[in-house]
Amino acid sequence: MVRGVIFDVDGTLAETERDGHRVAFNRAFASLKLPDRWDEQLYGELLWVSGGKERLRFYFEHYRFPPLDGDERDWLAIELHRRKNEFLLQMIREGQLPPRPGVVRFVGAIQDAHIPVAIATTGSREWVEPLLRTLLGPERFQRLAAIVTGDDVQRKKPDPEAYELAVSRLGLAPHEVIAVEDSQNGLEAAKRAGLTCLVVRSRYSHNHDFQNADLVVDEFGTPRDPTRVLWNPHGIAVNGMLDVATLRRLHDQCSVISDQWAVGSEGITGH
Ligand code: XBP
Ligand code: MG
Repeated sequence: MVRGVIFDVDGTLAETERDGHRVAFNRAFASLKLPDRWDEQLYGELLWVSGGKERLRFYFEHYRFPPLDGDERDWLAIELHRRKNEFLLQMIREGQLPPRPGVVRFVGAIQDAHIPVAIATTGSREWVEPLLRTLLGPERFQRLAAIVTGDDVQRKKPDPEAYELAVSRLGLAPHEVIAVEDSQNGLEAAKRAGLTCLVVRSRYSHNHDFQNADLVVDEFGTPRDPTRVLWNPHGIAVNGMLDVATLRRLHDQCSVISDQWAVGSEGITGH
């Protein structure tokens, strides 16, 4: 039985990267009178580096000409990141980052079925919590069972630490939990933590490798725009919109497969 669902934030709950973080990073560059600007394509490449500060350091070292290194790079990364988060918070307060279509309905249905919902993101707590409150509304936000952010872990995705921590805060075992992700780094993190993973592809993840996912769809689905299935290795029935029944079918099917693996390996090893 599925006993918990853990959602990623950026790209999954809202299209925060292209229209949120990227725009806020560019405002931060401008506020320090720096000439650097990140267009949509460059930002897509930089997204392979998780974490805003880490992304800035990587950019200064590998993309910028002349490159920056040492103390100047570290100081700028910290200051630009602080400013980026301020600009992002302003955008959140102004309602410029709406939820993805159908996601609030989906989260609400899971909570109403008394299945705990948690968060595992590599973003910073200072903007993650206000964004979650805005996207889900205060009541559903209060009902989140755990919120793990980039501030809580040593290593960001694709490392599994954020998922491992969220699973342990839920008091569950990995095989009881489904992760909902939008990116290849996120999928890898969830899989390395031993979770079943549903991917809802986002704007920046069209070219990502999702072969290890248990189900890949394009959207959560609304009555007007039903979900399209993109990769379905377990042959799960998806009826127009993702719902609790979809998660139960997905989890049941993945449990059957892991039981078969267990039986298979017992047969091989003789234990
Ligand atoms: C999201 C990220 C984050 C944000 C920025 O990855 O990589 O770093 O881009 O957040 P995921 P901060 O969706 O896999 O969690 O600037 O607060 O680090
Ligand atoms: Mg994401």
